Amino acid sequence: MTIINEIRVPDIGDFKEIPVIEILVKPGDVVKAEDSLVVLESDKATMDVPSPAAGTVQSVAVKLGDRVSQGSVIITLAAADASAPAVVTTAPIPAPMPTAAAPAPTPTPVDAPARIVTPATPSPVPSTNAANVSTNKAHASPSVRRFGRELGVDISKVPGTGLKGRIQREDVQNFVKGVMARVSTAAVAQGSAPDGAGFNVLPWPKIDFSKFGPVESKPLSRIKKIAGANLHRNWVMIPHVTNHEEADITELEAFRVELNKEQEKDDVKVSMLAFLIKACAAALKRFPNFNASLDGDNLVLKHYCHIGFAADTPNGLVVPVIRNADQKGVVEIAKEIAELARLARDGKLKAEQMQGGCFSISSLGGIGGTFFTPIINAPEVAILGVCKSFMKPVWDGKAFMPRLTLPLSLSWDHRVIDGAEAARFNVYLAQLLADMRRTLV
Ligand code: CAO
Repeated sequence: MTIINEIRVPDIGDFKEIPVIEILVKPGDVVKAEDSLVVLESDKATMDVPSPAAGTVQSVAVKLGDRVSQGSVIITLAAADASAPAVVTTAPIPAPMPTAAAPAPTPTPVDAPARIVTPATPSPVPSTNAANVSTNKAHASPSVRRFGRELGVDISKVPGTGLKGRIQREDVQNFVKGVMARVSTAAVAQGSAPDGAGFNVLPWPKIDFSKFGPVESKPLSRIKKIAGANLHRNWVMIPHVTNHEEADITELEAFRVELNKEQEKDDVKVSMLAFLIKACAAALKRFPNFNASLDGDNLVLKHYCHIGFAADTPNGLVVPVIRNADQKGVVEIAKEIAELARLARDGKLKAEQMQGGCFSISSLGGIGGTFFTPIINAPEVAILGVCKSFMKPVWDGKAFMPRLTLPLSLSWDHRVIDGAEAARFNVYLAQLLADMRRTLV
């Protein structure tokens, strides 16, 4: 017979109504005795609540942010041991002290019912020196600390992205990935990488700028840090080449203005970006190598056409994706751009709305500039940069005619695409923009 136990918050000293800040199990999880179930956080300390018995989690009775006190039910557990009591409370957690010491870096003894960790701001300096493991000040649950110890990570060096800078399991994973990447970059920089791969560059200058005038230091936003690391990798690892081209969009702009008058009643504004996405979808069909990703020595050619566009937000750059752009009309694309750009600015884009892109467009046309070098958004193999259209006098054989001209900058991965193919792509794209009827062909 399966016995269902209710696992309750144990004696936690004088603390009442303290929030659940991490839930470490879900229904169906098999836990061992002493596995952490949830993490609670008072003003002074964080506490792991461990399972008093082994079994399978049947249900979780709390959600993140719920406030619990001694006796509150946390989960129900189908006990592995049929002799276990029907109602179980975990053993008391020692009352936290403001000065409570964090656990030693040795494995946590199984008979310790709960551990107390004093919060502190982690240092952003990475290190995996296992011989120098220190967990004293890090703001992390014991289960995360244990995970860190298993990987030989100095948990105090891991930057936390959770509530109040709390270190999560994924932070430890990302930290290790970051260190591994740095180790291989350092090997390259020191010339210890395979033949010819050494950059042999000077170390990054360390300068006290305050010697020259007043300064202030401001942390990079989370988006900037993530985007920066990706852009850096892409810039260093992809042999970029950028071709520039000019498209005559005189007729297209006239059509766009006309279309927008018709669309006014529906409150939809069709921007040049919507036409660019439509034209790029047609160009990707004509040049399938641009709608591809490298996988070792193979080229993965995609039979779908999802196009991303760079969106400038107060917190940094994001790239939402228009799915199946080849199957949509410009009005529908324009509506999606407006909605995705709004979500991006409000910081509400979901991860899946930024995934699966085949090709990206970075449009600075609303701001200005002539040409620039966009960085390829790997694993894509090309990106289009667009600047502000301008009037250009073009000789038609008899006279100079004013033509509205759109500057295009196409960056492409030279491992996949050759210069002639890139030039053909650009010329074709400019032809499409000059006469969008060609997208029907
Ligand atoms: N030439 C001339 N004018 C242009 C133009 C172009 N290529 N592209 C847009 N415009 C005009 C629009 O018509 C609009 O004019 P009105 O206000 O008179 O109607 C104005 O510029 C503003 O357009 P927009 O840029 O807001 O709209 P969009 O649909 O073209 O772009 C979006 C939307 C989300 C791409 C844009 O807001 C944005 O974030 N751009 C920045 C992208 C970026 O940061 N790229 C760099 C990435 S690398 O760091």
